[in-house]
Amino acid sequence: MHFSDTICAIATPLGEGGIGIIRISGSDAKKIADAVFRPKRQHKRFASHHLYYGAILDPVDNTTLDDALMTIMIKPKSFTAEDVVEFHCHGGQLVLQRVLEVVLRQGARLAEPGEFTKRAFLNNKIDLTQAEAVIDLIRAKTDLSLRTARTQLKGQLSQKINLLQEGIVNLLVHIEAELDFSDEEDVASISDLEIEKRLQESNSETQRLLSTYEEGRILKEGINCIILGRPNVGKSSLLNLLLKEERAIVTPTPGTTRDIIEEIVNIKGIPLRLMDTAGLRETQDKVESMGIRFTMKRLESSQMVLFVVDIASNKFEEDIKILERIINKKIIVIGNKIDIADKKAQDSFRKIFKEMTQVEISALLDRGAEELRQTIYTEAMGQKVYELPDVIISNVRHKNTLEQASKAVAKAEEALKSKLSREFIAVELKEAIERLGEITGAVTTEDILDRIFSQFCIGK
Ligand SMILES: Nc1nc2c(ncn2[C@@H]2O[C@H](COP(=O)(O)OP(=O)(O)OP(=O)(O)O)[C@@H](O)[C@H]2O)c(=O)[nH]1
Ligand SMILES: [Mg+2]
Repeated sequence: MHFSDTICAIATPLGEGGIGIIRISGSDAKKIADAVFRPKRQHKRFASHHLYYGAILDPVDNTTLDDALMTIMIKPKSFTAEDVVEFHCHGGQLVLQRVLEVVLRQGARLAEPGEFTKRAFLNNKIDLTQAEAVIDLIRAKTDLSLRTARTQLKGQLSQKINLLQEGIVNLLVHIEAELDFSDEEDVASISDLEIEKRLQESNSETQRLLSTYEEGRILKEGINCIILGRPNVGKSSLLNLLLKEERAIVTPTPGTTRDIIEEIVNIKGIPLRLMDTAGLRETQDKVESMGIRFTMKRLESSQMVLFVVDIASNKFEEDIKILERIINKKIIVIGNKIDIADKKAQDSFRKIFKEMTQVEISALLDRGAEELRQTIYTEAMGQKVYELPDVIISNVRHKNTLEQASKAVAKAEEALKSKLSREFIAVELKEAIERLGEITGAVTTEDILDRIFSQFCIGK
């Protein structure tokens, strides 16, 4: 595909930094570099993939805007498969803004969010799952989510999808040949049994991929996890324990925490969005009761609750009352202050919460933290704590589209069982092939592309 316009953007984050990069892509990129960049030493021409030191000038009055490094990447060996120029300037906002203005005046236009990556896709440098992996990679919060993004960026998910698709195409070819030339003798017919076997194979492969979604999504997006409990049981101490830093204020006075404190912690590769909250109790204090209202609101959008109980208190009626109101969440009951709890209190804690997942800790003395981390991980991932396969899906678009493909294959199986004409099977197979093509972007619409690339930042 050929784009007539040349796009440009500041590719580094806004703000002050060591360097700031202006990126230009398109047929005029070289011309613009010639117009605004003066290399320190004269060169006959700029070689591709080399760095040149020089100055960026405003061609109108020849004033120097910045000293910079310039590199040019001649098509098709560039990210977008077009000519790409990058200016590595000083990382000041005003400097970059000025350089950008000069580039714009040379005829480039400001890139839309994700437009460089979109061009890479439209120019067949990468497919759609790879383009999506770029954004996952940038946003990855833990090593595991980074690994998933990298695998996808390398194209391993697309390979899987293409393989699946090929299998179905192959079957379709057989069926159609038979439909078209059924009266000719030398066309090998395919038995119902063979069709059934192939459909089952493709379905189980699809299901296997789909079954990785829940974990994939958790690895990528993390889970919202709220710390709840009566006042003074050690909720803020627990947050600090998991964060390994003194983030929240801890005091012996009940009602210390009022605003919600939110931090991301890495629990064995899962990004956990951890929220410390105001202790739950009946209160006359206006500020505190507002805190409690915030807490209840945030509970709604949480998937997991760390419910903290003071074991040493050996009084759990209030805790049980609160617990009964929490429904549809993964709950871990955490018996805190084990360091000062006697045997009797410990026993009654274990007995009272025996139906629930429980962990005993001392947030003060840093005891039980490792067991708690393991429990959070197991609880988040469900019972499926095995080595995750290399290729997993973590994107809701992939999941929905894969489900549609799987439905079509299931319908083909039904048609076969009901002894319907093979034309019905062919229709469903075509549908499955189309849906799989949507995942890699072989089949796509402007609407799908807009939805994907609008999530990107400008300059990517
Ligand atoms: N002995 C002991 N004391 C603890 C432990 N964890 C917390 N504490 C103490 O309990 C008191 C309350 O701790 P916080 O972490 O502020 O409790 P909280 O649940 O956040 O309290 P509020 O924000 O007021 O609801 C502090 O004096 C802590 O030092 C523990 O494991 N053992
Ligand atoms: Mg607190």
